[in-house]
Amino acid sequence: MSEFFTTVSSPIAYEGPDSDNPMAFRWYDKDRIVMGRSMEEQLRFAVCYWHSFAWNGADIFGAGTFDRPWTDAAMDPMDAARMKMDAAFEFFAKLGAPFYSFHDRDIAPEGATFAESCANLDDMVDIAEAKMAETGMKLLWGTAQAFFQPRYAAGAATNPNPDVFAHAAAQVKHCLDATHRLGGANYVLWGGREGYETLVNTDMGRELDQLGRFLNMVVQYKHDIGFDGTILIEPKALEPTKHQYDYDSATVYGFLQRYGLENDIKVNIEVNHATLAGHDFDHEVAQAVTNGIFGSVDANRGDDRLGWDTDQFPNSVESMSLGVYQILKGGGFDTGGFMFDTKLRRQSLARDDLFHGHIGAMDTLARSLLVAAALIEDGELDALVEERYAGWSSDEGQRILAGEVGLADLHARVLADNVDPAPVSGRQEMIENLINRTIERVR
Ligand code: XUL
Ligand code: CO
Repeated sequence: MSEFFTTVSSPIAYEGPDSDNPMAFRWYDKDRIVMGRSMEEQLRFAVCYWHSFAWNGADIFGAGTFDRPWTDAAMDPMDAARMKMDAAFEFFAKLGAPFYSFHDRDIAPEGATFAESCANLDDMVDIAEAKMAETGMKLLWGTAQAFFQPRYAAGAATNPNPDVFAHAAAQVKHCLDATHRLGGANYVLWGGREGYETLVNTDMGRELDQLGRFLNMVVQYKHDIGFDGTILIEPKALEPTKHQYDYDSATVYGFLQRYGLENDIKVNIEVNHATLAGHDFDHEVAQAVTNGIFGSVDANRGDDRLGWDTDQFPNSVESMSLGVYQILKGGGFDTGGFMFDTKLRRQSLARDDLFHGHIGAMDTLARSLLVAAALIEDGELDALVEERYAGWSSDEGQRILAGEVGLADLHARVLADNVDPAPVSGRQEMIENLINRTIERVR
């Protein structure tokens, strides 16, 4: 097996915030304890297989730019898959993120028949299993790629043709088996084409029922095989279809409730998808935590001005701290983690650019974790919010929430006492300054 990332010889080490070494961590000190858990356990970093290894840098305007020998179409597809897996595990081991994630088709090529596709995947899972044992790498999640192949152009579970539904179901079954075999902590369903372009050819009610049925089958099968990982839906507002059924966390929660799935499926929130839905990342986390469906995070970000999924490495401590704060307030990750569904820019074609992207992202999140933990441990922010809602602890507040009073009771009281509350300051700027001071202060 030949070495692929030859400019990086040893695992990336933690050197502290004063280090100028671009190939060292400045904030990610994996054994440092933050709020009762090591950074490694709090952050549960994962590298994605697809953008990092399966993609050659092509975009809709231009050819691949990356130096990824296994993407050469002249290679035998299984030889290419093995070469790609060697490079991927070399990278994982050198970077030091504990988890990785894959689509079935990232690790094994589709065959001429479904049986051949299954056999290809099984062969590659054998190799992955051995490499995981050798390196100590763990699988954060597996997922079936049910959106690339032309058969899925009109959706997988939401396709007008039940044979396509059946094909997707068969593919998910096989990929769930593979994920289970590799000890995956979660199984993800991103509904790449579960949506529509136009209503003139679409029966929306039918498609939603199909998707509800599909997901119930996934949950049933998970129990049948004893997979104890979490099933996650990854919301996305648009792209590739104009209207996606899993728009955002709130939409997914409503959908899960409608189909009786709210206790069995959680969400994998992607930072860039939050942006596409017109939300901030911390909003999406808070919405999921509030509804009890927070699961995991794809930490890649969008661009302020480009309205598509640019999948950039996170690099803003300020914005990520607010999201990590909501995650910690919700109790932190259980089976989930921070997955880098990140793409290098197309011009970042040196082999070690993949290290720079991940090192920066891991440091950004490690520092964000310190900021979020400091905000919680200081208690000042909590106290301000607590004070803002203090009125609800009164007898009156509690009776309203308990359903003991109605509109007429409140009308009578406001009339009798001439209730005329004075507005109070929301203290937004003061709080924003508090957050900035915390960012400056953590070490
Ligand atoms: C697409 C996306 C996917 C999922 C896995 O926007 O985020 O890569 O994370 O299918
Ligand atoms: Co994603």
